[in-house]
Amino acid sequence: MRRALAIGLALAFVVGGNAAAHAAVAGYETCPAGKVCVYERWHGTGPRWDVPGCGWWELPSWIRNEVSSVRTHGNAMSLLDVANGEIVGRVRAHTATNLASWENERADKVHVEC
Ligand SMILES: [Ca+2]
Repeated sequence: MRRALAIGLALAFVVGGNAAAHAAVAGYETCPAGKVCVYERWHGTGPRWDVPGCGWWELPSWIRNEVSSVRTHGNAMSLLDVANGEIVGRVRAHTATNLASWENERADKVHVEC
């Protein structure tokens, strides 16, 4: 029991330390050159998904209806709310932005313009 607690505390420390290290470098600059990246939190933070390429992509379940900020390089992208069949937003090329309140956490699919 005591050993399990010690391991749990050690793990919490490692995870916490890792999160702190990420916070120091987190932000839109984490998006690889040439990619379109969507982030679960504001200001290019939180878990990130790199859209694999041009065209329509269904967001992985862990970030579906959770996207709050976007970074684009050379390609514009649109965000689709499948349930309402509605394009909820479009982000121009070479942009790093938080989504507007009416776009935030609504996208199920994205479309990268190429
Ligand atoms: Ca979010």
